Amino acid sequence: MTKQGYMQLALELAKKGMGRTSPNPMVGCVVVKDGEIVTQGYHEQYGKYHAERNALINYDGDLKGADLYVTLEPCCHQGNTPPCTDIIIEKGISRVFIGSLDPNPKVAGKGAAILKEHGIAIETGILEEECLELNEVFFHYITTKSPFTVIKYAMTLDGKIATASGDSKWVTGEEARRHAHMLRKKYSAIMVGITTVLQDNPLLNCRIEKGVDPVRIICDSHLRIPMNSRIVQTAGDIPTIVAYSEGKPEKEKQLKEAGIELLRTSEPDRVDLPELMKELGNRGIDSVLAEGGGTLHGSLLKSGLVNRVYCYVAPKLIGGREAKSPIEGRGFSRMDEALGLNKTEILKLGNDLCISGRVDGRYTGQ
Ligand code: AOF
Ligand code: ZN
Repeated sequence: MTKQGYMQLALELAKKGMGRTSPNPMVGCVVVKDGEIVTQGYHEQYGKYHAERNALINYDGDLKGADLYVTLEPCCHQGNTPPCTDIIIEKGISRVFIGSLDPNPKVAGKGAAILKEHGIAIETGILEEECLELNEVFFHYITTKSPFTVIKYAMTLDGKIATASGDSKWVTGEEARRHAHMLRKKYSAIMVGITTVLQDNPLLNCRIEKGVDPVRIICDSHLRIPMNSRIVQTAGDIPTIVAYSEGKPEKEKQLKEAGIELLRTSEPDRVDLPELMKELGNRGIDSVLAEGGGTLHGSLLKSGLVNRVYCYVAPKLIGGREAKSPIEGRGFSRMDEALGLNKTEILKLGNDLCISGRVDGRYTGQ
């Protein structure tokens, strides 16, 4: 098998950690000796062993002279677990193939340098683009301390997210809806505006896998969220943050008692989104999936906070000037201000399409 083939396997292993490693990266590792894969591992959960250590401790035999493939540069610091460079050196590995370098200031090239100093041959950049994309959240968060923000919506071919009367069930078919639901496993938090809560009374949990519910964040400038809404009723079980700017002390008290964390931003009348994102980053939230409505998406866009877009398109036409569109607000006035997406991907899901892309598309890991 080629170097790329082994790295591809390491990438597949890394993805098994999806939804459980945050705010740490997903990492996979494959060890090859005499042309055979002898052991492998991945980072299974935050705080537990890293991919390299998981692969290496699982094998009793002699690893002298073996090759190690890892999607991210091995760490060299004592964190929740001991440095991976220690065990790689100890086991007598001869060559280490790295997918992408680690921008974490505690590592940032030092991991590779230590291995080299111990006579281990290093090759970097194997399937680098794929490795960078796998951990786009980690790379963004570790360098900015602000969550990687994604907007997701489903619209008809004429760009509407609901009919003029407000009916939105359903825009897309089952396959597209299942795909969209997966994103709740992938990202650490889900965010909606208060209008969505008032209209749909959603639960906003992850129904495809137990134990990976995203933190729920409601942007509710005047604390209008009903005490009998499903969000408030389940706040004791699923972490929930209500971001607001003004509210009655009595309502604040009731919400806190229901298990909700209140986060007040400083601007009057509306939630200050850049400030909110910074606060969420301080709480260790590395990524936010904004699921509407159009007003929230419009404000995120205007604040320059959008890092990725998932747009599901149903081949249907409903028309209606009053029918809502996925991004409301004032928008930009000139075409050359438009937010362009890079690295776009198009998926066909049943009769629908999913178009996704990165807003800046360049994540060098530096
Ligand atoms: C992981 N898993 O497989 C690798 C990581 O919080 P700690 O002590 O577990 O350290 C996390 C840092 O270790 C992380 O930010 C990244 O720089 C490095 N590598 N992390 O969680 C892994 N290889
Ligand atoms: Zn490590």
